Amino acid sequence: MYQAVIFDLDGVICHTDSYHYKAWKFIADKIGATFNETINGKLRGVGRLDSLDIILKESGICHLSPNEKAFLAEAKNDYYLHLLDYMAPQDLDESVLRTLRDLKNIGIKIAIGSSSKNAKRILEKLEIINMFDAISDGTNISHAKPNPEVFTKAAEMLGVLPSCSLVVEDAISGVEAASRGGFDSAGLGDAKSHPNVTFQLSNFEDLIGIVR
Ligand code: B16
Ligand code: MG
Repeated sequence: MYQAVIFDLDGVICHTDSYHYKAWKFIADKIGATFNETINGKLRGVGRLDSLDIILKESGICHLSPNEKAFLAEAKNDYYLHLLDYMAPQDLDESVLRTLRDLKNIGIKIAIGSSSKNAKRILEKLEIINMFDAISDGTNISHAKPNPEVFTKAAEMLGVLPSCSLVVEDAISGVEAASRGGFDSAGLGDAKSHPNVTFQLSNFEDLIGIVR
């Protein structure tokens, strides 16, 4: 049914979403901004500077200059990278690794479609970077999700049409991006509630039954 599966990274392949939470909480506390799970949910799949804008807006902070924002975004990333230092192959769920292998074994191409500029570093840490046929991430796009660019670039890299590809996402912004780009999607977590999600995934391994 599908020729390719394009995976979001944070919150789908790995659990770096909790690292993003810790790093943003550190910055929010420093500047006296409110930060909680609800606000964090709005940042899933959203690029770094846009995420900072959401946090500032939630607390009505509107006096920061572009330079100050860039400084805060970089400080968040430094903290986040420090947390990533501790990542290792053991942090990859066995069910994720098994599913990626199974998909490849039945001839499905697999790609990453992530807003993160740190995607390749994370894939290297998990020692799965060589499994993917294409990696589209925050370093090759001009527009973050919900713009479909990250997924259309991944499909182009794979040489597969959007209509023949399935996007796997945990974020509302990611399902929106998939839908706007003409991709079917499988949603985990928050993403399951998007009205346009094609499949609601309870277990990662259920993907095999969907694509077969
Ligand atoms: P970075 P995904 C997204 O990754 C995260 O969900 C989001 O929280 C983060 O702000 C964004 O990447 C940018 O990440 O700061 O590492 O460049 O879910 O699209 O894989
Ligand atoms: Mg995600």
